[in-house]
Amino acid sequence: MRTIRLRAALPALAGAALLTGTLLDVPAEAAGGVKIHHVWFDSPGPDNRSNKSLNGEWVQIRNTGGSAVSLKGWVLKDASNHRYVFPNVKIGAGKYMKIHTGSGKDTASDKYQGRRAYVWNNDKDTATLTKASGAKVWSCSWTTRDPSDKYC
Ligand SMILES: [Ca+2]
Repeated sequence: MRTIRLRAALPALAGAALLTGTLLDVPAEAAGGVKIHHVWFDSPGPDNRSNKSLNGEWVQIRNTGGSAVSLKGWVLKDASNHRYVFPNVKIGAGKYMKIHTGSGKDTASDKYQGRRAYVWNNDKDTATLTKASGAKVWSCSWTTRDPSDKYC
C-alpha cells in the first residue's frame, strides 16, 4: 500500500512543484533584469567642472537577467529631473554600463550625457531609472552618511 500511495503521490508532487515553479518564476523575472548597481556621485578631487571630473561622476547599471534588454527611450534622472534619455542601445545579459556626466565617445560599457555641469548632488540625491513608458525600474538614494559612492 505504501508503494502505491507513494506512486500516486508523485504526480501530485510533480504538479505542485511545477505550479510552485511557475508562481515563483514571476517575481524572479520581475526582480531580474536591469537595475542601478553603483553610483559615484562625488567625483574624485575638486569639483572644477573639467570633463575628467564630470566623467568621474557616473551611474552604473547592471543587467542581472539572462537576456539582453533594449534601453531605447529609457530615462535616468535625478531628484531635480535632469534627464538622460538612452539612445537605441542594448545592455547584454550580465553586463554593466556606466553613464558618465561629461562628454565622451559612447561604447557598449560607457555612455556620456555630454553635460558641462554635475548632475548627482554630493550631499543627497536620488537616481531613478524608468522605462520609456515612465514605469519605474529602479531608484537609489544617498546622503552625506554615504561616502563618495553608493552601491544600490
Ligand atoms: Ca556630484
